[in-house]
Amino acid sequence: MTDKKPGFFKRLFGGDAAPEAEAQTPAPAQAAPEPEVPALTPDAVIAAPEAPEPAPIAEHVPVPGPPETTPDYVEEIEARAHSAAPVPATAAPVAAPEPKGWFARLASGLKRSSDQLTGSITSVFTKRKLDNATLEELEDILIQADLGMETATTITDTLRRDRFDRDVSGEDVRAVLAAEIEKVLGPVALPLEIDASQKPFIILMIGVNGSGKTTTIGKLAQKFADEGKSVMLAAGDTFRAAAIEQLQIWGDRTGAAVVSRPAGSDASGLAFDAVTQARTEGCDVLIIDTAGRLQNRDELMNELEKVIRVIKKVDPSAPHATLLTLDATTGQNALKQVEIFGQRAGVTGLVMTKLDGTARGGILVAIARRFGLPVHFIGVGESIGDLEAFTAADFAQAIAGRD
Ligand SMILES: Nc1nc2c(ncn2[C@@H]2O[C@H](COP(=O)(O)OP(=O)(O)O)[C@@H](O)[C@H]2O)c(=O)[nH]1
Ligand SMILES: [Mg+2]
Repeated sequence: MTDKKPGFFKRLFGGDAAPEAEAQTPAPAQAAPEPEVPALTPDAVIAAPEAPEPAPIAEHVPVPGPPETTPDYVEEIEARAHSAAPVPATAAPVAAPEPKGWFARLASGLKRSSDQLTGSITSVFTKRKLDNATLEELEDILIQADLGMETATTITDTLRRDRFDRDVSGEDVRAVLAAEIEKVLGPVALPLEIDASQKPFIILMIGVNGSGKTTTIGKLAQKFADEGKSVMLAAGDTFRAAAIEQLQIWGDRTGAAVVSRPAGSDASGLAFDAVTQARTEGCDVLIIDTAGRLQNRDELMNELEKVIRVIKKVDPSAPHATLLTLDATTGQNALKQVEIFGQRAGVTGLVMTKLDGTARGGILVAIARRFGLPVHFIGVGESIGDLEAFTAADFAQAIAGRD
C-alpha cells in the first residue's frame, strides 16, 4: 500500500491488484460469548463506562479446507487469491499525469472495460447492415462483458426494432448501449447519506477477502474528514495483526482515531468498544472494518451476525449503513456475494472496487438489475482519492466508450 498516486500508465493498463492471498482465514475455535451489555439505552451506556467483560481471546485454529461440495464461485475466488500476480514494477519512468477532471478519471479507470466492449462492437459493425447474424454477435459480446442476459437482450431488441436491415455504425450501437445501461443504473445510483442526527453514524464494511474493505474505509475516512466530520475507525478484522496495522495506517493518514484490540481478540467485543467510545467522544462517523469472509463459511458469517447483534445492543438503529465491497475483477462471482451477504448481513449499499484495470466492469449493470441495491461509490485505483461517487450517466458513457 502506498500513498503515491499511481502513474498514468498504471491507471490505464495496470492496477489489477492482487487480492490478499489468505488461503485460510483463522476462525475462533469456539464462539466467544457476546459481551454482556447492561442496558440498551444510549444514556445508560454512556453513563456506565465500564467496558463489558473483555471477551476472552478465542483460540484460533485454521478453518478446515472448503467442503467437498464447495461451489464453483468459491473455488474461483480462492484460485484468484492465489494466482493473481502482483503488479509488475515498471522500470520506465512515466511522466506525471495531467491533473484530470472527474469524467476523464472515470473514463481512464473504466478503460479496460470500455476498450473490450467497444473494440468488439466496432469490429462487428464496420460497414454492415443490421441482420440476425450481427445481432447475435452483439448479444454474445454484451453477455461476455458481464452485462447480464436481460440487458443484452434489451439492447439487441431495441436495435432490431429500430434499425433492422439498415446501416448501423459502432457509434450507433454504443449510443444504444449507453442509454440502456444508464436506464438500469439510474435508479441505483444513490449517494451515501450520512444522517447527522445519528452520532455516531455507524457504517459496517463487509465483503470477501481482498475486495477492498480496508482501502475503501481509508478513502471514505478522507472524504468525511474533508467534509469536516470527525471520523473513528474500528479495526474489526481482528484475525490478522497486519489488517489492524493497515487500518491504523489509514487512520494516521486521514487523521481518524482508530480503535483496536490485539490480534486474535473477539471482533464483536471490539465493535462494542468502538461504538461506545465513538458515542462518548461524540464522533460523527464510525466505520467498522471486518475480516474478509468467503460467503460459504458459515462460522464466519455467524461471527459477522454476532458483530451486528452487539452493535444493535448499543444502538438498535445501527449499523446505519452496511456497505458491501465488491471486487469488479471477480466478474460473475459478485452476484453470488451480493445474494449471500444480503441474506446474512442486510446489505444497504454497494461499493464496487477495482474498476480500473478490469474488463469486467459490466457486472455492475447485472448486479443493479438483479438486486436494485444502491451503489454509492466506485473504486478506480488504490490511492486515497480513487473513490468516486457513483453516477449512472457518467458510468454508462464511460463504459460505452463515449465522451
Ligand atoms: N486497483 C485498485 N486496487 C484496489 C482498489 N481498492 C482496493 N484495492 C487493492 O486491493 C487490495 C486489497 O484491498 P483491501 O482493502 O486490503 O481489501 P480487504 O481485504 O477487503 O480489506 C489492496 O492491494 C488494495 O490496494 C481499487 O479501487 N483499485
Ligand atoms: Mg481488510
